[in-house]
Amino acid sequence: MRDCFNPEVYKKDWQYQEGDLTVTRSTQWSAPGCHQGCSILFYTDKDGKLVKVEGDPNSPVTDGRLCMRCLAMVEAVYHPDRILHPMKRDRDDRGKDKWVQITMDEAYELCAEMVKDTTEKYGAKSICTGAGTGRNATWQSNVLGQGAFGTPNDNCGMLAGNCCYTPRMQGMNAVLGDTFIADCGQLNEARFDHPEYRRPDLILIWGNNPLRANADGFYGHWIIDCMRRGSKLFVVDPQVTWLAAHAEQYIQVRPGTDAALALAIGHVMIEEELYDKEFIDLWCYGFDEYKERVADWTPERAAEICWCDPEDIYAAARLIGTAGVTTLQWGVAFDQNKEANGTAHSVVLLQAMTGNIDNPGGFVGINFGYVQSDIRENVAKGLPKVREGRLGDDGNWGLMNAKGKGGHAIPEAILDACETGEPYPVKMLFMCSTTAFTNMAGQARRIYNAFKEMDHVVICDLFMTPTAMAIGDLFIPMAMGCERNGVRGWYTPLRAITKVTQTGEAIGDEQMMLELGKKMNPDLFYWDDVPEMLEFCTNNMATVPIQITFSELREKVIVYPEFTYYKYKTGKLRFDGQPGFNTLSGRIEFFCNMYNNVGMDPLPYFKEPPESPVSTPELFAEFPLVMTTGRRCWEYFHSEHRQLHTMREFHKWPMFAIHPDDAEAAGIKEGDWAVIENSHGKAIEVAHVTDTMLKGVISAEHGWWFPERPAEEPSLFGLWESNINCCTVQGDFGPSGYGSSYKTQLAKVYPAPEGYGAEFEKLYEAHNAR
Ligand SMILES: Nc1nc2c(c(=O)[nH]1)N[C@H]1C(S)=C(S)[C@@H](COP(=O)(O)OP(=O)(O)OC[C@H]3O[C@@H](n4cnc5c(=O)[nH]c(N)nc54)[C@H](O)[C@@H]3O)O[C@H]1N2
Ligand SMILES: Nc1nc2c(c(=O)[nH]1)N[C@H]1C(S)=C(S)[C@@H](COP(=O)(O)OP(=O)(O)OC[C@H]3O[C@@H](n4cnc5c(=O)[nH]c(N)nc54)[C@H](O)[C@@H]3O)O[C@H]1N2
Ligand SMILES: [Mo]
Repeated sequence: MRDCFNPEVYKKDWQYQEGDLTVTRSTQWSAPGCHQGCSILFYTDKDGKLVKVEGDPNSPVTDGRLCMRCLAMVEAVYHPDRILHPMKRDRDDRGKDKWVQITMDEAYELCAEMVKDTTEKYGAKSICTGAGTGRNATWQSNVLGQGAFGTPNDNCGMLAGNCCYTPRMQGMNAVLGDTFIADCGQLNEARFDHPEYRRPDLILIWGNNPLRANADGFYGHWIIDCMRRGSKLFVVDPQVTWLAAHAEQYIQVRPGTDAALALAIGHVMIEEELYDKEFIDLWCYGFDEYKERVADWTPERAAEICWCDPEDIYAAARLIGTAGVTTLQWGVAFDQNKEANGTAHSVVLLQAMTGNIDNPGGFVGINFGYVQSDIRENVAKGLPKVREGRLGDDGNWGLMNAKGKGGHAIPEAILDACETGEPYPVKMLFMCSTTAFTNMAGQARRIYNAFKEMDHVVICDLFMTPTAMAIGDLFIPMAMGCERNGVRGWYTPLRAITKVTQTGEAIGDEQMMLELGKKMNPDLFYWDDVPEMLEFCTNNMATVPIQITFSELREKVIVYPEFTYYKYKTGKLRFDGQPGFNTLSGRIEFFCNMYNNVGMDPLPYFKEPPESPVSTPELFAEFPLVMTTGRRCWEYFHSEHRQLHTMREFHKWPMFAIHPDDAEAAGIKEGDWAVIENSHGKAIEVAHVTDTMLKGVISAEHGWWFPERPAEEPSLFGLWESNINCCTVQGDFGPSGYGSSYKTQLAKVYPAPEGYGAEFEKLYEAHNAR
């Protein structure tokens, strides 16, 4: 039985009255941003104003649970800092708070003029659209780029080496032929009561903190649901997380060494015959080569690299090899490692070793994971193909990106075009839901310098961000989750997003796309309104076997497509309908043919990060700490939520975690402001001295800026004080073209100048007293 579900008590109607308030069952996705789509009850008063929100107890997805960011939604929606009307600014006034309010029509007109000007001078390819991570805004700017601006150049906000899930997904496609995810009972409405389902015996939580992150459509508390039913955990992380503290076994590793650990676990599983021979014989390819590869990966060798105990590696192999049903819940630490593909390959094979693939409670193929791209594809169906000349298609940006196999323009190629004007200049940016140099990209100053040179910059956001203040010429105000209609589709199930209120002129991304698209290319953007467009999309899903109108979906709120296990046995994974996997050999590839064909190492491997105690000992002598960055926290989604007093009350300043011995050596105490410095730059954060952190490693937060500090240049809301991406690199991708070193830098720390921070406290207090 699910935990809170009680249809007797809780209403199932999509909308009902509770006293004077109207309650609407919906899904919160963005804005403000998140990767999840939690079930939410929006309470609106008779004037249509949002007065409170609650988790929806009648939801099989989240069972009434809701995080602090959602619970503070009213504060976000009516925050005085929100931008509620379109604004423009002269290019010469960039960096100054000299915005002028305009109408939405004027905004669209101005955007169209910018596109025209850029196209006439340089060609449409010189326009680049950018979208941020997994919010309800990942595809709209891409469609506009293709259908209204005529450019092939869209990308994910300049993320170095596309280091977010893409490397893991491409890795899974190469090795398993599809995307696979942990099965924690989320795939059927009946959840744990489904007759075929059984919970995993062991969940590998690797380089991921699902409780905080809820990343990529995976709701972290599904792990808790499984734990309550007896699942044990195996956790790999340089810092003790809540889940690590509750694990059967936990291995604390030096960042960037996960592949060595996995190869040694594989070594022991083979030595001790702790693998599923039948599954490997029937369904896998290249096991002998793999055996050879791991032959000299002894736990003793790996332990030295990973900074852990060899005995723990033996124990891990035995645990994984004998647990029964195991699954893998992994995280962005794989992608933010230069050797992202080799690392992903080494860990994903542990699932194949035990045959825990596409079985109940195992690691399951989810070929309808991309409803979101399905919607995009539907909207984009009639659009002209504008692929030619896309930046990065020249094949110079990694072997898997060669000849433009990647899904988007390559961030590094865009940056290069900005800096060199080759093969053509980039002159206009349309940035929707991303703040490149505050948060997304490595080497923040470099991106800032490149983007300052643009002729035109359009920003679609909710608040005035440092990026918008620095370079924006036109600002389009975007809607919060409760102010827009939409469809939540990123993995199962399909969920409705229902508009319950309107604030100012804020507009949802779908609506902005439709209206601006219509203005520029009315034949292609022909739907009358967003519900009509969504109706078309939900009725024409290629990957989800669901046909449903948007209004039906809104009333049902949540709809589960059919899901089956063991698809590799029934031919449901392969494009030709044959049993097996959708890889080149038709099997799971220990020896990966796709990697081999493009000139990559076909077998899983470990290589030291570009900067490390081993690969750059001189640098290490000067910067004696390994630094991982960007550990997620409860209060913030990337650079968002810094305006919200509730979040700041819990987490006022940027923090980095450091082991007590390292703090003492650096002369730093708990709560001190300290400078984090490396060969790329510096950032100042508050020290959290904790023995949860592996000695020799620090973990620094990303995305920090301060809405209470001066807006204009040179401050840009304190952008350059605590921006950890001043200490990261753009272009550190591995042989595949994917991966970055966001989580594997070197650094040193030392106390900030005496009195640092006092003035910032005052600014913060004054801002809050408004
Ligand atoms: N609240 C909140 N949620 C978010 C986000 C957010 O900003 N805030 N961001 C979203 C996005 S875009 C993403 S990609 C996901 C990411 O979600 P996660 O994958 O959970 O990402 P992180 O918190 O960066 O890292 C997870 C864990 O990896 C550990 N770690 C760091 N380096 C290494 C390493 O080299 N090896 C191993 N094994 N572990 C390492 C960290 O200590 C941390 O506990 O979260 C999403 N969800
Ligand atoms: N050092 C370091 N850097 C990192 C990471 C790390 O771990 N370490 N993680 C990286 C990862 S994995 C990722 S994915 C990126 C994420 O980077 P981004 O996705 O670029 O995140 P933000 O910088 O917060 O920019 C998002 C902006 O979109 C706005 N927004 C929110 N919701 C909506 C919406 O619905 N529509 C529109 N139009 N706007 C909206 C927000 O107000 C915010 O200003 O950061 C990367 N940066
Ligand atoms: Mo991400």
